[in-house]
Amino acid sequence: MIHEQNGKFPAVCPLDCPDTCGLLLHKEEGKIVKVTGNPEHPITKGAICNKVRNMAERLYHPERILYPMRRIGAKGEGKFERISWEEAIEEIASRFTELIREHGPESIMPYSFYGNMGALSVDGMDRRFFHRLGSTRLEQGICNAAGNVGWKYTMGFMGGTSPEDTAKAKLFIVWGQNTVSTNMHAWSIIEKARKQGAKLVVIDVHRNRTGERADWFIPLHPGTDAALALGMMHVLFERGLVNQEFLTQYTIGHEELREHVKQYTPDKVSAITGVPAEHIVQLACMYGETSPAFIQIGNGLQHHDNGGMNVRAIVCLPALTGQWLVEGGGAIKSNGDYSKFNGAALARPDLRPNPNARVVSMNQLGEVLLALDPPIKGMFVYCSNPAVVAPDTEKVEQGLQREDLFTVVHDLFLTDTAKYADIVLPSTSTFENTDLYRSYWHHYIQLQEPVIPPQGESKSNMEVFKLLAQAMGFEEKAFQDTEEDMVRQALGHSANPYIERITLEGLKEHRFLKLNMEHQQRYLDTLPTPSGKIELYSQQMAEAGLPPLPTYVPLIEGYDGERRPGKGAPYPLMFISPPNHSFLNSTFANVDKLMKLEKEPMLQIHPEDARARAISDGDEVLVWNDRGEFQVTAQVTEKMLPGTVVSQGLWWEQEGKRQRANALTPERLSDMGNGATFFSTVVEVKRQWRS
Ligand SMILES: Nc1nc2c(c(=O)[nH]1)N[C@H]1C(S)=C(S)[C@@H](COP(=O)(O)OP(=O)(O)OC[C@H]3O[C@@H](n4cnc5c(=O)[nH]c(N)nc54)[C@H](O)[C@@H]3O)O[C@H]1N2
Ligand SMILES: Nc1nc2c(c(=O)[nH]1)N[C@H]1C(S)=C(S)[C@@H](COP(=O)(O)OP(=O)(O)OC[C@H]3O[C@@H](n4cnc5c(=O)[nH]c(N)nc54)[C@H](O)[C@@H]3O)O[C@H]1N2
Ligand code: SF4
Ligand SMILES: [Mo]
Repeated sequence: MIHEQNGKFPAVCPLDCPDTCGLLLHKEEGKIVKVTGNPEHPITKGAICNKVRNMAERLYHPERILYPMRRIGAKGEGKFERISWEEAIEEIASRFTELIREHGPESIMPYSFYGNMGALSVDGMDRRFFHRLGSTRLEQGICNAAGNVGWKYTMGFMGGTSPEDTAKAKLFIVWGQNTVSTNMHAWSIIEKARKQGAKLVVIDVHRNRTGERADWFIPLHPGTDAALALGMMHVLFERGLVNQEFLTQYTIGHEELREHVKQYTPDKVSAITGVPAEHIVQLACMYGETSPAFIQIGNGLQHHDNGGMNVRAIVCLPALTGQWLVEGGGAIKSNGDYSKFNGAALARPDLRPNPNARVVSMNQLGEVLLALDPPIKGMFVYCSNPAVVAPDTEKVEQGLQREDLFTVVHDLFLTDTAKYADIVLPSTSTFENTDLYRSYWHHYIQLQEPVIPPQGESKSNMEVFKLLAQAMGFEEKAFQDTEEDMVRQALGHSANPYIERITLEGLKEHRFLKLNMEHQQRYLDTLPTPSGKIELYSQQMAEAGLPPLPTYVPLIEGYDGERRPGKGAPYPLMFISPPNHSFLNSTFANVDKLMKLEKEPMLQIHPEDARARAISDGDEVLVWNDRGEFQVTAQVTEKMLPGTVVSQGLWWEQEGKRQRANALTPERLSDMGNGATFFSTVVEVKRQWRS
């Protein structure tokens, strides 16, 4: 493919998105001129989002980094000089060697996430390198950690309903997800089912694009979802809408739960959530009486202090009604465990000389860089842009500014983070590499092979970490492995029966192969919880110091309907900053066409809250709290309940304008999984005249 000048070539979307679409790259004279969906892909079926239709603009963007650079200006200034790869690798290896000699290997840390979801790129050679080095370890809880742990306490396994089956559902509850923007093929399924009469309920703090299209949009106060789910359980038990046979056979703790939810009366839950009591009853009855009823759980509701518990409470609902046994019923948060690769074979934790090396949370990067003792002295950032995406970016920035911190950033662009690097390395795009992809939503494994040669002098993560391993004198065979070796290792000898029939040869021939989903038939009999059943009561949670039954726990920073701030409270509004439609986290926030579609950072504010502050639509406003400031344009709208303001999208900083939502967000960790708590943030807003 790489040598052919013209034609259409299959590829995989590498972005952190549940859909993991099959793509077709259209080449003319050796260049990708167009990106479309691959119609042969069994579930994404040729449809892709507008972001990736514009991927060629990103690939050949004039600002793409094409050679290694060394910083010559101040940290953050963005002044660099070109150097050779030999110099760059030599400098990194000698600085790392020096740091290890003087301060030990734990003075160095990686910082990465899933800017590219390729297993070889982010769960492979990179991991081997940092394990062998003995670096401080990074706990990657920025995305789905809290909710996944909440789900796992209940179900034991990150896998729910098969997406194809949900087409049969008669009721969809989309809970804290903006499906239209963030999981478009799930949206296609919903739309199809609605043509057959299915109904869509959206539960969110904000009438997003998905809420706009719902049959019934239910707005609630942030972080009160567990209360709503408990209110529904109250009604389900009280009205005899539970499936007793299912509860007895497949769950533990249903008797305790029945007693426990008596306190969550519709009136009490209404006072907490802001949802009228009669709507709570109506929703519960609708859920209890419709079959198949399917719940799509998003990531939004788990970026809270109580995020794990929100998911934990919701995922109990299909167990009460027995919907897990109904084809098309049940729930999905992530289906990632079905497609799990052999992680140890890829990452080789056995190479680590110090298995007990310290662990830091990626959600506390500012604190880690500023206060960890002994300090971090060297950091290697790849596949992530923490200066924009991490909580409390003011603190992150201060950390990145430390003169005694040696920072390397490997990326395709000079991101806000890369501006602080001592050494910047150019990264290939996935279309220039071989890599292996799975989805955390559908059941297809896909192989990516290079369609175009590396742009400029760019190198893949795999190549960079192999070069560094060599320069550091790491002689293990693990650092000689080729891409194909690693694909075989990822697919081989796994404890995961679902991937048993997938091979490199098969993938080369077919591009995408379906997991062996026959095992799913025994799903409820093989749940890996301690009891082997759905745990409505969880002893594991009790042991972790959490309420063992699903429980509403108010936010540490934030308000529910019962705890509204008094007059004069410094920060009376809750600030929610979810993704927008045209960017993928901070990726694409430098692509003109997509920036134009999003116009500029906006703050959606309720007319009541706007009036109280003399703010009109289109005013430039300042949003602030103790952590930082954020300058945006006000959009007065009734899309939220009063008391909540929303700004969608993660924008890069701009000359003279503070436009990072994360300047306001906390580094606090969630109740479970040390997850991020982006949305448990309080702020004040005022009008600011344009200067
Ligand atoms: N277009 C686009 N697609 C993306 C991404 C992107 O940036 N842009 N990012 C990708 C990634 S990494 C992820 S993790 C997913 C995230 O995508 P989703 O799973 O859709 O999650 P979010 O968009 O974070 O939040 C979804 C909704 O949750 C709402 N929300 C916030 N707090 C609460 C709450 O307390 N209760 C309830 N019920 N709702 C709440 C927000 O208002 C938002 O409308 O999308 C992926 N896909
Ligand atoms: N306020 C607020 N903050 C959030 C969120 C939110 O909803 N609100 N969402 C959070 C969530 S869910 C997530 S997942 C995180 C995501 O945060 P990140 O993982 O940091 O995602 P991106 O901003 O897309 O940055 C990915 C970077 O990887 C680079 N990259 C792409 N491919 C490669 C490659 O092959 N090699 C290398 N070396 N680099 C590559 C891209 O150019 C890009 O700069 O953000 C979190 N931050
Ligand atoms: S970002 Fe998501 S929807 Fe868009 S092409 Fe990639 S996988 Fe498909
Ligand atoms: Mo994410």
